[in-house]
Amino acid sequence: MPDPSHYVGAMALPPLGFGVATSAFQIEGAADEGGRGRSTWDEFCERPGAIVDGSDGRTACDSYHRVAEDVALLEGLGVSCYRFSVAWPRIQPDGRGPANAAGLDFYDALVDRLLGRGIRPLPTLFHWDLPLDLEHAGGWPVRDTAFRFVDYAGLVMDRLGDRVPTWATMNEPWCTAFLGHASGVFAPGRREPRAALAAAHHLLLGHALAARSRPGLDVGIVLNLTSVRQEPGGDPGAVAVVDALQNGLWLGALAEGSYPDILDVPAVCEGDLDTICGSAAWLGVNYYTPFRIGPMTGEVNAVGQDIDAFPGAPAFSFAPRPPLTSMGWEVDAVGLEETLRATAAVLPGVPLRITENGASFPDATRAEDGSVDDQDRIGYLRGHLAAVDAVRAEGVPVLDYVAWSLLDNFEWAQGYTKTFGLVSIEPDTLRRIPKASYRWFAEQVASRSR
Ligand code: IFM
Repeated sequence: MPDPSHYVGAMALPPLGFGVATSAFQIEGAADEGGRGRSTWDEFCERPGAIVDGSDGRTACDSYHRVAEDVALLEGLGVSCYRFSVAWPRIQPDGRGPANAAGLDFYDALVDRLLGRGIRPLPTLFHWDLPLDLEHAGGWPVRDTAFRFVDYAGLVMDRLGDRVPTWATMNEPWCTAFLGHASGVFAPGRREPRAALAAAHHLLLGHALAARSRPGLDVGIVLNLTSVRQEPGGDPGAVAVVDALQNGLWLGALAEGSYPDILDVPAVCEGDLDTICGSAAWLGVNYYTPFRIGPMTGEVNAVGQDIDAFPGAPAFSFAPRPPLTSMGWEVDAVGLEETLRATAAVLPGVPLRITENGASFPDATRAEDGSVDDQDRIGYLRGHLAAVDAVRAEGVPVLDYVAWSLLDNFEWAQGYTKTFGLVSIEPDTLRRIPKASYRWFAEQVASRSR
């Protein structure tokens, strides 16, 4: 275990903040309103077979029109923060040029509504919805996209930065880079492993340049990090490559200004790694499951755990152990502890936030009032929250615990077939129905502030 004195020294941690998260494409809908342009995900959803239920984000949870209702749900939870994302195609429909006023106005009003209820906004600037015109110009594998991101981020931070001090640039850039460009199961659906590595570098560069462009703000990045374990028969070489792509690439660049030797990252220009190194004022950790690397079987056991997303790894398979969520993801809170300790040791003194943690379950059991009695989700959240408490007690500086998600929503290539929400959405009416986990979460928040 890393020496806790590496984390923060003797700094006393403030009480843990609580929040819930969503993202624009997954909840907003209103695809053709407010001057919004098209994104890579709008186009990807139109490809036959790309989304398992053939659905899209055109209506989603209709949150664009139901801000008051959704913020009332946040108030009911008693959370201190709300993590949402800004849709780049609402701000710059073509990905470049001046801001679309209606787009900025929408998020401005959301921020004021949150602040008026004592809820701290925690916006993410890029949660995967790249303006389609930028994809047509080459997308993230092209260096210019990083500069386009910096311009866009500046427009949003300049409008809201007087009220919003803390920002995340990118959400889970691993997904955009490798699910988007190596396995192709996410937008833009490319299968070009070298381009995936170039995309990873440009996502980090865009983050760093945007963060450094507004030194008065508290700008971090959100990564999906995890603990990578070798199972019997698993190839240690595969463990090393998976760990490097999932964790080391991002943390190495941010903490040390270098990429793991095992990776050959193209497109790196002189000075880029100096720009990236030290550019995260805080780090968001999204954690769902550990990775177990077993011998090659040819099977894909779990959503997103596809060996094609790990270019260069010797043959392997993912070997999750039960209990599994409906994504096929192993439930294991120890992996969260390991991930947080390891991350804090690599980035000493950098505050951490759990920016996503949660689970999709079938939600088959209804209580008498019609709400889902999701004891499995409660168990998942309880176990992972205990893991956060445990590492905080050691001095790992975790500031917030943000659950994924406020609402059941558009789960990317899984469409609406997977449900992570504390609140379910009635399919025809889009009525919000809090689950048992919503009430449990509210009680956690309340009991800790008593
Ligand atoms: O729904 C996603 C979210 O957009 C990013 N992190 C993982 C979640 C569950 O798959």
